[in-house]
Amino acid sequence: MRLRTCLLGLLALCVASKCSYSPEPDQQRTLPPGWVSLGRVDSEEELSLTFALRQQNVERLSKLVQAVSDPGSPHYVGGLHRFPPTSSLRQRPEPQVSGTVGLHLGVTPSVIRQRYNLTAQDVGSGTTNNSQACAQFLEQYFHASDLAEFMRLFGGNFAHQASVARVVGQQGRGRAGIEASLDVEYLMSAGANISTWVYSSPGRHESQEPFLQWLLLLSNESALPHVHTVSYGDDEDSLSSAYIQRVNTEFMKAAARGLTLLFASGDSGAGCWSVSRRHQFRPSFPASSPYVTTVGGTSFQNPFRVTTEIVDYISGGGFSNVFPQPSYQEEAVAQFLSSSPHLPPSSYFNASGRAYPDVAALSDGYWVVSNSVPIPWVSGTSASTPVFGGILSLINEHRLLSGLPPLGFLNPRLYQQRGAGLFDVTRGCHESCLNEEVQGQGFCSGPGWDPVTGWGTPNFPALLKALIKP
Ligand SMILES: *[C@@H]1O[C@H](CO)[C@@H](O)[C@H](O)[C@H]1NC(C)=O
Ligand SMILES: *[C@@H]1O[C@H](CO)[C@@H](O)[C@H](O)[C@H]1NC(C)=O
Ligand SMILES: *[C@@H]1O[C@H](CO)[C@@H](O)[C@H](O)[C@H]1NC(C)=O
Ligand SMILES: *[C@@H]1O[C@H](CO)[C@@H](O)[C@H](O)[C@H]1NC(C)=O
Ligand SMILES: CC(=O)N[C@H]1CO[C@H](CO)[C@@H](O)[C@@H]1O
Repeated sequence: MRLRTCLLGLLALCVASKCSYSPEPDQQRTLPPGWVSLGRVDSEEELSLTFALRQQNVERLSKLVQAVSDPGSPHYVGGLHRFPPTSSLRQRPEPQVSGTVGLHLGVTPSVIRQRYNLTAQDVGSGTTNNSQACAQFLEQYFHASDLAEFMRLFGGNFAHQASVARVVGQQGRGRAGIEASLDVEYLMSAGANISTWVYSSPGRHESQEPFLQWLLLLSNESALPHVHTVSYGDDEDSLSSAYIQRVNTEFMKAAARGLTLLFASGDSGAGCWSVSRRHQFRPSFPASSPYVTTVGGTSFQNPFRVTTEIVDYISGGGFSNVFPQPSYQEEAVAQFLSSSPHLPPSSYFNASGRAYPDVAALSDGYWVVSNSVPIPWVSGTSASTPVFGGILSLINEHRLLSGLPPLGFLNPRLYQQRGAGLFDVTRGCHESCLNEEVQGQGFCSGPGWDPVTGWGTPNFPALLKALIKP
């Protein structure tokens, strides 16, 4: 999710008494719409700087990740060991309903568990050292009391934990954020009864999420949760390529360590921006990194019944302009491009880029408890990401009980198995530019992988069967 902020993110560099604005070389120098320059930053203002050293042997690291994430490789056995965009997580208007028999009134843990075919037995056993985590940024904090209240209201029919095992980093005081509350509540409802950590990274990187700070926290620990979910992202074009590449190298390291990192695909569909007065779709990062698993969003076809899932029109998806297409997805993407009957004009997207999302889950109409108040109709891929993460944790639980290593970086296997164990979402399109050429429509889902819902949503027993093999 993205949050609007009213801080001015230009960094004034001063040498002796001479100061100059210095956005990174590939950043635009003019203010984007909606921004106002407030003049020079006060000389007493404190800034926190993170220095990330340029990494050597990145090529070798990339080969290593390939080897440890490919089930066919002998090295797959684990143990190796600028300007922020507008807010997206939102409450939608309540859909209209007629007749009430057999209806649910919004997505709760029991709706999630029913749709994804989780039974009362599908919870953490408490006998492994399994754990999962979500990461929070942008001064989003959760309240332990909200989590307890949420579980009291909605956790009646499955074994669960009602408090987090560990908070890494500093939680600020003050009001809880809906994002943070949502992530913790649903990670712990899907990945029920599994020990859960929250990483809290305050501060900003050029007024956006300090992803590097969080990744350095991960790199600094030897024993940490196997699955990490992150519901934050920025437009690819709003970040410098040096920063994107440096963060991506940390993702590669995490993949080499056997961690599973899940990112929300974003809540603006294919997105839209104009470059030299021409419209284009607008990919987002980290969703577009080839070393993370990206989660898109779906809705119920009938919003009040646990029915078939269709595309949630906000589901982020598309093609990176920074990262070339990784080999693991070439075949699936080529198949999509050659078979989709509704392809947007080719000038709108970069068909040679990393395509996302990889998977999806419900993103529409959730109940969240935040600041002691149950809030209905919360929507966004911020919701689908912790749900998918929790389900992968349940699969890790079975793998650990069988003496297997945790799943690690999932994508090569996911594409190799052609989405086995996932419900293929085949109906609906996501949103994009509102102009005559595309009329608000981005890509459309279809059979197999697509850049709207990836391979689809989890059908737990089938996914377990597909992913329990060594
Ligand atoms: C839930 O986890 C606890 C340990 O944290 C364990 O004692 C309990 O048996 C687990 N519940 C189920 C249903 O497996
Ligand atoms: C890394 O871990 C060490 C030992 O626990 C700690 O002293 C240090 O502050 C940590 N560094 C960071 C960047 O978190
Ligand atoms: C398209 O993506 C490739 C990487 O796959 C990149 O090198 C190229 O610059 C991108 N083109 C545009 C117009 O962004
Ligand atoms: C759950 O199982 C039912 C019955 O087999 C099936 O119709 C449904 O599609 C499954 N859910 C998912 C998400 O695949
Ligand atoms: C990663 C993780 O959750 N590790 C835990 C394993 O179990 C020990 C003992 O209970 C905990 O201290 C660790 O945090």
